[in-house]
Amino acid sequence: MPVGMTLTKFLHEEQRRYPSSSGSFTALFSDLVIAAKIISSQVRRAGLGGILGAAGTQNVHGEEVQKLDELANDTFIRTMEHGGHLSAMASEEMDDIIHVDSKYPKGNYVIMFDPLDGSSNIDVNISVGTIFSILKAGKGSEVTVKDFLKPGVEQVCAGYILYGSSTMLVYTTGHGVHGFTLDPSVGEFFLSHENIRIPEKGKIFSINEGNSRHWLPGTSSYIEKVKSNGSEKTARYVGSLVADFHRNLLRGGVFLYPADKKSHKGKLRLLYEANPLSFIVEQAGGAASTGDERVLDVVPGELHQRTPLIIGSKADVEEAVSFWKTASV
Ligand code: AHM
Ligand code: MG
Repeated sequence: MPVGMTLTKFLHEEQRRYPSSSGSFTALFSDLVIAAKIISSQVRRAGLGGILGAAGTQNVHGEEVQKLDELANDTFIRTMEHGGHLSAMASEEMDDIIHVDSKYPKGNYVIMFDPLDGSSNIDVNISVGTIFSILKAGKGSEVTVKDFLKPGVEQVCAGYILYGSSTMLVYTTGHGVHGFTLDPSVGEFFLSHENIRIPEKGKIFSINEGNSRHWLPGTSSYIEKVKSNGSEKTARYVGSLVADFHRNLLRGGVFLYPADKKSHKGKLRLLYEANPLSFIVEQAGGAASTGDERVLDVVPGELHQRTPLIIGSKADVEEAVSFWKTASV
């Protein structure tokens, strides 16, 4: 059997394209890959180890924390903190930024992550994932929350690990989007989806229609349009953003979690969810909008800021946004 392109090899080849590179990013990413493998193995055994169910606490967003959320969060931090490549981290599950322990050296990057996106799906064996976003740390000696409050255009890397029918890692550093599938028999990710391009237009629309009673006019008229006679669109909605996004990235289509009368800023988080996926979708030829502006241009005001999100195939996002703009005024 020919030896495939492993993620490790791919990262080293990428690094060689930049002869002046210190190798720090590659080393940071290698730690991240280890975290991904550990979390994947925890997720794969979830029904066996007494780790299903609620942890009995609420997170910063007032949502019930699942035991596996906690485990994934802890694994991510423990695996990433010691390498000397990060100066701080921020997790969707934690109120404040996480400073790297003083016993470890500090590095040039900060990372933001959603340790287990789609946590309401954990106990029912539906795909979940880890989403991450990496920025260069500021120049000052002390890292503060300001180092994280950068618009998405400043991300140097973004990606996700999807624990689906197989475990996949998809990422971009601004040079296209690449997908790797974990071969559990060797414990290594292999390149399976090189240079992913999202179709210009797709057949799928993904939205929680249970919220339709709260929708603003733009959302209602767009969804009416995609369901009307002559439309070729069909609905798909898992309820794990990372899974809904991945399907639409490969198949084409649009995912919407808009602002509505109940959630004035939408539900999803700008820094941990919307920004990394928007970076990926743009790199794959798609688009992402809040309804008012390009997601990647939003200047965050706070760590756990929510944002409306319309993301996917370029033509579909543009069409949805046009409804939003004309009908919601
Ligand atoms: P989580 O990060 O706590 O799992 O919450 C985010 C999830 C997304 O994965 C998903 O798109 C959305 O919430 C689903 O929300 P809803 O149940 O309101 O449709
Ligand atoms: Mg999430």
